[in-house]
Amino acid sequence: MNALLAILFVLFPPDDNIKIKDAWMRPSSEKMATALYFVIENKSETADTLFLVDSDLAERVEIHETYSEGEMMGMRKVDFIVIEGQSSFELKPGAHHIMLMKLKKNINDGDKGEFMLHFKQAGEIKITATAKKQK
Ligand SMILES: [Cu+2]
Repeated sequence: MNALLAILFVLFPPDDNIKIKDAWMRPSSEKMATALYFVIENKSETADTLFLVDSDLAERVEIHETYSEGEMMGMRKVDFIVIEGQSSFELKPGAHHIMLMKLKKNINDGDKGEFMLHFKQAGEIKITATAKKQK
């Protein structure tokens, strides 16, 4: 391996331990909110942590969980999601999701949006989600 390749290898280690599947989001309107869902597969022996999601679609992007207190259902921000080694974690309606707030434009059925997911181990993973009313 020559020096340049060695440097590139250090900067961008090939890492396919984390796989993202079935990324989708609900259609919504400018200035409103919506949610992004996907499945995280961790093929590594060790746990990984999703701690940040970036998007140009919304002014604010947060990781949310859904909780219930008695009869009440609500959702709140969490700082991260841990995906145990050799397991998968599904973000889905009624559970964890990525909250997109103050959308910068309308998201119509069939539209695609790009997101950058930040993992502690796997680094940055870019995904494309398709808007649809129902999974
Ligand atoms: Cu939410």
